[in-house]
Amino acid sequence: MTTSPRALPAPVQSVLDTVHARNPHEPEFLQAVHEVLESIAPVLETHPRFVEDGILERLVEPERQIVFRVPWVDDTGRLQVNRGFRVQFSSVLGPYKGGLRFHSSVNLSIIKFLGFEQVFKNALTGQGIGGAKGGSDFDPHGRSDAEVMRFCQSFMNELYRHLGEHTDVPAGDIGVGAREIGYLFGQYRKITNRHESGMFTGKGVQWGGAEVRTEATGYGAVFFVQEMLGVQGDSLDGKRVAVSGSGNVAVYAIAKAWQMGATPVTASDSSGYVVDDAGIDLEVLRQVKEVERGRIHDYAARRPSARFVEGARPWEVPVDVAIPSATQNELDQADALALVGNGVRAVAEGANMPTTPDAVHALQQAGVLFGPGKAANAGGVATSALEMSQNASRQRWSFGDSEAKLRAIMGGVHDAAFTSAERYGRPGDYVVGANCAGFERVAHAMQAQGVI
Ligand code: NDP
Ligand code: 2IT
Repeated sequence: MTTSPRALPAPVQSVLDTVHARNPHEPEFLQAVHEVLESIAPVLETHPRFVEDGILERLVEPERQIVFRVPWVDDTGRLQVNRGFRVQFSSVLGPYKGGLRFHSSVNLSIIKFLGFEQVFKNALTGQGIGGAKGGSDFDPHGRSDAEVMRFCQSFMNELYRHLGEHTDVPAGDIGVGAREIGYLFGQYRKITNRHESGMFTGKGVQWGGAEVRTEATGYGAVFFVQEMLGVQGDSLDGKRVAVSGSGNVAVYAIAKAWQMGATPVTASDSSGYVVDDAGIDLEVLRQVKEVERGRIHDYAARRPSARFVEGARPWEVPVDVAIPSATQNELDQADALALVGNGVRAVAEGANMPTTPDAVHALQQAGVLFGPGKAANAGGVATSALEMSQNASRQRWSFGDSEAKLRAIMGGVHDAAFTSAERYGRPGDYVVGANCAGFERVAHAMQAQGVI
């Protein structure tokens, strides 16, 4: 179960060369494309028509890219100008679907990598949703609610014309949570004079949001770990778990890990990490991060059993399971080797592409179960699709029913990746399995719908 580099078939290499020539300054996008194209060779051997029909050439080029100015006025009366993005990658399986990220690092490369990943992730869920991503280099940290509202309104003043329940349906991502979604949805409603519930997911449960959407990505990642361990006759019960991040995904990964009998011992943010040998106290974590919008060292200050390690990442802590849930490329080869040295059994990506390619290789070489984000964090967008269903039929499903659906979906995602890896001769390689299964669904639909 390794991803050893091997020579690519000539037509795939030619597409990759074109992608490099066309997007020379987009390292994250190139990284994401490499990972997919390197692993789908077995599908192309089985279906040579995918190559002849130019599926690859079209897949690597977004259907539409929107880049726009977002002017707004801060609390001191100063004009601020940010850049807004929406990359509508593929609508072959359904309306464009994917989150919005507000973070100072956001640029076209990052939005394109996320949009590209989203196409295959969404296909893997088996739901009728296409792939997109958007966002801005606006950083909500330290901004007042009024500033965040004015920014969101200005952002939507442009983006609204590209959205709609049958066209493009955003949701949250880094820096976009319940507060931002409320302001964005409100401005869309104001401009269009339509209460179009299904045009945004992750809404408040009082006004059209689905139960379990908030919890879904973190819960889903833990369900995915349980599925991987289950195949080996093992479970999460009694395991020590390292989680990075302390946002939406991390908090609910920690919550579900506790519920499954494991002990989550770390959380982090961009300043460093905390390790708590008594296990992360969820109430203290949520008070610090969600209520006070504070920093992760504030957690350690309130817990005698915890310590804060500044400027480092949690992968040096001995654990059985790791769930990176902060951002891209946050677990590199040295981190992977440290995890392996400490006997890690499974790593599942709660974040999008948090593990560098050489780190994935090191983990798989060592026989560690590795769940790529396209599969492991698909619970968020899958539950977004459940929200769209409820909005379309004006129904509300209970928390229990919705969580049972999420669990079944994650089982299906796991099985699709697992059986695809076996079918294509790479048993146990969830990277190949997820990419091949997602790609096949998208490619068949593109073939059926002609050259558009
Ligand atoms: P949040 O904004 O809620 O939390 C992000 C967390 O990651 C914060 O703790 C943040 O710390 C940390 N972080 C962000 N950027 C960096 C960085 N450059 N270096 C170190 N730490 C960083 O976002 P989410 O929890 O929603 O998203 C986390 C990851 O999960 C992202 O990769 C996202 O794409 C992915 N994801 C999210 C889904 C969702 O439903 N929300 C669905 C699927 C994937 P700080 O406050 O210091 O910035
Ligand atoms: O990366 C992701 O899958 C998300 N941020 C969630 C997307 C969604 O539309 O729910």
